[in-house]
Amino acid sequence: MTSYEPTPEDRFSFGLWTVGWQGRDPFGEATRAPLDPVEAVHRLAGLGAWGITFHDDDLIPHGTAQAEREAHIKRFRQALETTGLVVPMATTNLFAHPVFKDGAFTANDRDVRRYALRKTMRNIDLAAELGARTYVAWGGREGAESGAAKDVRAALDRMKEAFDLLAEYVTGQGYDLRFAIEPKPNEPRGDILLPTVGHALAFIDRLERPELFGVNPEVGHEQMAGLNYPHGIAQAMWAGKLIHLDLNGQSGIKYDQDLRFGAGDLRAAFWTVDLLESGGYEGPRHFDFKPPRTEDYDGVWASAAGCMRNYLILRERAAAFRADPAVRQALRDARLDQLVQPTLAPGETPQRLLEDRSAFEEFDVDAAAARGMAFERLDQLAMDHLLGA
Ligand code: XLS
Ligand code: MN
Ligand code: MN
Repeated sequence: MTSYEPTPEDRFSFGLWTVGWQGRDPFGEATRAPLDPVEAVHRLAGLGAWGITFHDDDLIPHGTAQAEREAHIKRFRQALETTGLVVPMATTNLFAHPVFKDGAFTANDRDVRRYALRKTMRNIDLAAELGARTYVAWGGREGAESGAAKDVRAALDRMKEAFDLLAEYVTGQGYDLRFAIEPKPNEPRGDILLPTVGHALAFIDRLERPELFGVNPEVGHEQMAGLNYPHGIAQAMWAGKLIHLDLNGQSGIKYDQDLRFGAGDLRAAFWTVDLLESGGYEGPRHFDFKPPRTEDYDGVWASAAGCMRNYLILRERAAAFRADPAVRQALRDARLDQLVQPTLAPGETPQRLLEDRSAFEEFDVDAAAARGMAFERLDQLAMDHLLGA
């Protein structure tokens, strides 16, 4: 009997901006008082989390003077030392200040782009100092609401220029840090550049140091585009690019809900955990969610605990699914064992394939077409395991 109590070995991490979200939305003011980052560290450690992540401005309010900046960092570092919590990832806020209203790395204004680079470099220094291995880049305001306002090809040139510069900086400084680009289709911009995992993977291939880049796919962001999250992260894994992820919940194609992990599309959550656990993903299990603004701080911590608990329940269910002899037989019946076999024999050439009469001339197409795939039984077994039947 599992207790579903998280431990640091589970590598659960939370953004400071998640539990620290005060509930401000486009229609209403904050419903919660500000959360001291030091308290966030202590509370998350108490719940069994392993790591905490932050945007520069989550930790050090924008415009803080240098001496005060150092005091913020010192307090935070002390809390990390006391609790043992680590900082696996950090990122830059390039979206909140009005100066970023038309984007940061791709803003039409050149001076805004230069400022954005400097703001990022400064926080990269802090990330490296605190031991982060991943630097997330979410281009929140890199986009447009109207056609002529953004020359997308020029903007992608500027995006590449920014990431090439940052990769050069990290290399020059000798930091052990890789970048994880976080796709999102829209919100806050009408359309955001690099809207999906696929767009981001294709973009990374055009960079000067692609080996320093991966993706940070968020559950809800792919689902906002109507896409299958487990399929997206599977392709990122296949490309060797899944270095971080943002787990949360989303119900269909609508605004970015940032529900706690397991809420929203539960079946997608099950297949996500199954894939991460069986597919060799070794990165952090990072939660990027927003405790609903209906909640007071008791509700915030209940929501954070719920993210981890749901992951652990799903991990147990996915393991039971994979271990079930009936599932193993159903997987064979569905011919998953054939899918892993190469289509060609070792060394087989196009000419040899043309000479194989069994592949075409003598192939019984109608008989093959009549074979059932047995997927429904397999999926019902998954459902039984997910529901604990
Ligand atoms: C917003 C994003 C953001 C990134 C970090 O939708 O999820 O929180 O994860 O900037
Ligand atoms: Mn989100
Ligand atoms: Mn995110």
